[in-house]
Amino acid sequence: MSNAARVVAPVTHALDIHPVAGRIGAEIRGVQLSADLEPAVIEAIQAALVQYKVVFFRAQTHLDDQGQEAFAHLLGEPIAHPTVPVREGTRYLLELDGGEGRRANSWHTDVTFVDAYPKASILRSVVAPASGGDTVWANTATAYQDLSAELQALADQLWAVHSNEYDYAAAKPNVSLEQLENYRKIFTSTVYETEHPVVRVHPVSGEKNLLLGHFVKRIKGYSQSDSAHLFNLLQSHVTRLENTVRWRWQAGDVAIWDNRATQHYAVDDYGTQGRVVRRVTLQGDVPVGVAGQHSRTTRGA
Ligand SMILES: O=C(O)CCC(=O)C(=O)O
Ligand SMILES: [Fe+2]
Repeated sequence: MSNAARVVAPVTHALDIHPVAGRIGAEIRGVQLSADLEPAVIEAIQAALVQYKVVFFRAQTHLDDQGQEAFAHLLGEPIAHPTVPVREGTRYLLELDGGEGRRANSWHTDVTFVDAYPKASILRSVVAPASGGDTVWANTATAYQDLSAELQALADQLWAVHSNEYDYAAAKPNVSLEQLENYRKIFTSTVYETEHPVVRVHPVSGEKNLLLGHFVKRIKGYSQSDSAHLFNLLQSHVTRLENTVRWRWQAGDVAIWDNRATQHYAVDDYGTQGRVVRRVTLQGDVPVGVAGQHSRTTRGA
């Protein structure tokens, strides 16, 4: 290696990375997540996150709420959910307790009803069911790449209206009507609407990603019927099994996903077993479409 090459070589830290599915997801071994991690390790985790889109860390049982929040600061700027109150004693933590009906079993990207929605989410399993309760992530970049050139050209031009006023009752047999109504009231205490390009250019990788999920209300400029057809056509490519990875949780596991390049779905197949996860999200930037146009919030900001 020449001296010149040595000077520009980045400081790197080799992580022990084990891809899980073929197109998304990797387990990172040998790292204990904490606020004390070296910058080189954080850089390597950030790079793995962009490459694999969701990374998993087993057995992080040393982490408590404060430890999770402190670690999150190393990856970005933690932000609280815009409408759901944070867990008591924390600054940013959102708790999802299946026993309280918090079961996120529909495909979504987190908080897309605002313009600068989170760039990443850090989710820790606190109570894991003995069976079931897996989470599935989908790769929205390979979903776009799979489209024909004609469909890519169509998607490139579409805009979608995202809102937190969406269909709460869809497919929630394990949640009572009272729990649903209660959650809907909190979740929509401020109603937001944001217009996003259906194809978002990733600010780090430059990849094109389909930006859809359950907060989409309609495709701009189309009737409800045409919107539904267009949405289903494109969304069905996101959730093709080839684009997904499924994680079998153990208490203490941590998953971090690139919220700019994924959707996820928490499988509600664990009945009355306990399941509790806690999440910290990191501030994102305003999406940019293929022609350089930015997303805009039109209500609630
Ligand atoms: O419960 C899960 O596994 C995921 C819940 C969810 O959608 C989230 O934390 O953003
Ligand atoms: Fe989510």
